[in-house]
Amino acid sequence: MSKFNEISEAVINGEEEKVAELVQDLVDDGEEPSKIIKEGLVAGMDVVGKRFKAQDMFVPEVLISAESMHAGMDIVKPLLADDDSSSNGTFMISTVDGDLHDIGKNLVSMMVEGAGYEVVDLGVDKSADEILEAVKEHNPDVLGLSALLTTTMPAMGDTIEALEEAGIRDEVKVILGGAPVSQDFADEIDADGYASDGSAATDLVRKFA
Ligand code: B1M
Repeated sequence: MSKFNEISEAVINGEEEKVAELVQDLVDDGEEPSKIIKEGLVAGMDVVGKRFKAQDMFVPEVLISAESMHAGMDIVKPLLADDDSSSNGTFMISTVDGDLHDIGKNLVSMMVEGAGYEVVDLGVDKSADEILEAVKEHNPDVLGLSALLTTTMPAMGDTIEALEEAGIRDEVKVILGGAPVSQDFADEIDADGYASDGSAATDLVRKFA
């Protein structure tokens, strides 16, 4: 089994220390951080997602897997940030009102940061008003909204409306992402873009910032 597969297995099994150890080994071997994330950590979480859906895994196990994934992320994140891309602007990201899923959001955040942008991560479950206030304060070039629940997707539209009502919609590009979100939905609520994953989000930030 390759080291990448071993990392995926350890994420699935929730073996936090083993994930950290294996990730550190690959880093020491000079593997690219983005490859470790994609082929090891994210690949493991993908399986976790599928098993959760099939009810082969339950919430506590999923959380332990997520923690294990974070243990690996903690090691590769500083290396992504060391990437020598020039700093071109500010990216703000949040999950929307009612949404606590932060694994994908954190991944996007890390990848954009790794591409040399300043990232203001608001965390999870932020209302349209909270995001509006943060946009006013930090004046980001791009605002990224993440939603993993069909029930929280409308909050993306509410956030865009809040920016419009405050008269600052034209000052920030808004991009969307998250498993239930699509380009059609982004078009429907007048977002500026949709990204299916961290690297697509990074491309959009490069385009807009
Ligand atoms: Co939740 N959950 N969850 N969950 N959970 C899903 C999303 C679900 C699909 C599972 C299922 O039923 N099959 C389902 C949603 C169904 C729906 O709305 N259609 C669901 C549900 C129902 C719930 C609860 C309501 C369960 C309950 O309590 N009854 C509850 C809601 C909590 C809340 O938010 N208010 C809940 C809770 C939880 C946990 C807390 C247990 C945990 C979250 C832990 C955490 O995030 N800290 C959790 C998890 C882990 C999942 C699954 C299993 C995995 C999500 C994940 O992290 N995937 C998920 C099932 C699944 O996805 N198959 C599920 C890995 C991650 C890397 O992918 O987040 O998609 P993802 O991010 C990707 C892309 O989407 C994209 O890039 C990332 C990298 O590729 N992306 C962006 C994401 N944001 C982006 C932003 C961008 C661009 C790209 O630009 C701004």
